[in-house]
Amino acid sequence: MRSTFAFAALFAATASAHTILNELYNGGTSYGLHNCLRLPSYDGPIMDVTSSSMTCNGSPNTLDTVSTSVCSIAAGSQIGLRWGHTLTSGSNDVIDASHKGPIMVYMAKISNAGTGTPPTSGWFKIYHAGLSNGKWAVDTLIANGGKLTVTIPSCIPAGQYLIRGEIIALHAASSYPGAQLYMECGNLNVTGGGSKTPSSTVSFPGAYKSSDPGITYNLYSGQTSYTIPGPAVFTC
Ligand SMILES: *[C@@H]1O[C@H](CO)[C@@H](O)[C@H](O)[C@H]1NC(C)=O
Ligand SMILES: [Cu+2]
Repeated sequence: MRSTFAFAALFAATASAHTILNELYNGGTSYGLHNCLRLPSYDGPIMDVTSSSMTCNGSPNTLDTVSTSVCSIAAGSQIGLRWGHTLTSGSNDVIDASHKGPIMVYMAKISNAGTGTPPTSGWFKIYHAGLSNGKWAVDTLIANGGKLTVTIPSCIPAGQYLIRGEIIALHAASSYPGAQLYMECGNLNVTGGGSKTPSSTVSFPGAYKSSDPGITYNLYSGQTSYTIPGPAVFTC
């Protein structure tokens, strides 16, 4: 009885403790809550890695908090991404601590970042973090109030891009489908830059497979390593 109740309580807590990428920053300065972001109304995960919602979220969620603004950022400068449990959560409610896993950030070229349909191909990875010295990327994110800072590659051509921030929660990932994937896209106008076209681009859906060791993974078997899904991080 007791353990059944405990399990039910745990399940209820984890089922409702998802996350959304709510805010972008130019260095330390916010572009404004929800500004330049294509956001779902509900914070639930995508669990089918072959779904078209792998690109920039969507069904079974509804994208109805969609900003058509485009935020400018200089190539080579730092962009902040802040996640929160719901659309209005602050730094003390990022994501449930059970949701351990990696964080990845990708970009893809688009001709109109404000209103263009997200491209399925051409995504290059600009950042990833998984498990390091027993600490998950999500643990560090929670400690930092939901904020992650990454560098826009200095060598990419100026122009419009989508940025795709992604967290994978592994608390139920020991069999597939089980991993909870949370991704949202933001609209960017990169200024300055160079002329290096990123190599090793991938498609969403397509980049991840159910059999990837980073998608089907037992969080509770004392593992000390984790293989982050997707390509290597692009460097200039
Ligand atoms: C992007 O930045 C360039 C350079 O400042 C500017 O000319 C262009 O209008 C901007 N485009 C958008 C969509 O903001
Ligand atoms: Cu969740």
